[in-house]
Amino acid sequence: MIEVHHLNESRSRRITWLLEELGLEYKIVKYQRDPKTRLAPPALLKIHPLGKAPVIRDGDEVIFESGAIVEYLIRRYGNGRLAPTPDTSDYNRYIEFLHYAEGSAMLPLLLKFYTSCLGEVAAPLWPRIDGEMQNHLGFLNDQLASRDFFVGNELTGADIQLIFVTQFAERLAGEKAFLHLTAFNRRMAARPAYRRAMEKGGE
Ligand SMILES: N[C@@H](CCC(=O)N[C@@H](CS)C(=O)NCC(=O)O)C(=O)O
Repeated sequence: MIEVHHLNESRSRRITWLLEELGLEYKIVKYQRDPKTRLAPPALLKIHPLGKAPVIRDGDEVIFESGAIVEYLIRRYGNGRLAPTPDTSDYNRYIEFLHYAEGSAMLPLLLKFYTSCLGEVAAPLWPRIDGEMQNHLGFLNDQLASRDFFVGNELTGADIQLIFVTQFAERLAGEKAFLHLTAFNRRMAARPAYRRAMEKGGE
């Protein structure tokens, strides 16, 4: 059975949600962040030397990095679900968003989050960080102006990969800043598979 090494309040939710959408059986191995430092416990180092979540074990394969896990699970178990047909324009959009979520969109959000903890000393950085946040979140928001999903007309791995970005964006910028992203967060959270994943793994 697939094992999901799951840290509370983390990107691991992408993987439990995906597994629920695919209707696969899985076992959650839970880890709790240190309440002060928010770091993962050393026990997570036993499954992968980076000590980050998510990580999955599927038979002899141990896979880290959420985008790679999403791609692996859909390729191996999707049977045509949750990804567009290869060699189509939609497939190219899908690959773009799978990489974009962690490769570009998360950086300004993480910078905002960490520099906010520093207070005024980080103030000189804020205009650049805020500009990049506006750039990336404005782009994502525009993508959803006339569609329910980031690619095509149904759920794909791109939506699952982007949920951590759109939820983090709402937390940092507020629910009124990017209305299409907020609506996306609500629609995805209402899906039965998402709800089951949160019940089993926690937010
Ligand atoms: N780009 C990686 C990021 C992995 C990552 O940083 N995970 C965070 C949780 S969201 C973590 O494990 N943090 C705990 C720590 O750094 O100790 C992915 O998408 O899987």
